[in-house]
Amino acid sequence: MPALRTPLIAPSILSANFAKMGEEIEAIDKQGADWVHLDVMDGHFVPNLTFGPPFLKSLRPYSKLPFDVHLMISPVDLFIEPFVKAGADHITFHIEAGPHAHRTLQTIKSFGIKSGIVLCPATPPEAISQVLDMVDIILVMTVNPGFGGQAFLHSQLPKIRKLRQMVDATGRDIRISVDGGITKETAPLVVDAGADVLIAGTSVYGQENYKNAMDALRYQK
Ligand code: S6P
Ligand code: MG
Repeated sequence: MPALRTPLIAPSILSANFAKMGEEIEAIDKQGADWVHLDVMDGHFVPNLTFGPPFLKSLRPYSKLPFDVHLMISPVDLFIEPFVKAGADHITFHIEAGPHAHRTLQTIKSFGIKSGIVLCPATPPEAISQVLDMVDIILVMTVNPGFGGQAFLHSQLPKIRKLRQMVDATGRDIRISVDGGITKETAPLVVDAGADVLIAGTSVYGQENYKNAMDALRYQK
């Protein structure tokens, strides 16, 4: 059996200690994280609330790693510029958040940062076929968005496989990231299906030793 590719690791700060967030970000940076994943929730698109651009700005001095901002908000476009100004390196938004994904991608790209699109579990891979040429990142949700610590949905594995085929057919360098319920047991499944970025909250920040936790996800058995 061929070796699985080594994925990037993007710890989600949703499971970190919010009272010490600067230190929490420094810690994963020093211990080998590839990206910092920041979950923005509006209490409308998803049934939970987190934070906005000022919080992101306050964290920016703590790491030079890419800030991968996952917007679980609707509408989206109004908030792109404030998040770019606050220090976002990637902005991903949900295809389900509104009717104008193409316009939203144009807006993100106009700021010269990486653009990404997210699919909820009920959304088929074909939903993004007309905008594949505009994305740098495809984020597949393997739980319903809104809360950390949920169980991985195995039903999403065929979708990841299909998206990998679609991405390879473009010949473009598009990352496929997976978010929700990623553990050392589910990580090899999504990497085998074609993912190359693992987003993990509980499996990193919920553990004692962040380096060991990230290595357990990264180095697939
Ligand atoms: C899902 C959540 C995700 C987060 C989360 C993953 O509701 O909103 O977007 O990235 O932090 O957490 P976990 O514990 O499943 O790894
Ligand atoms: Mg997320």
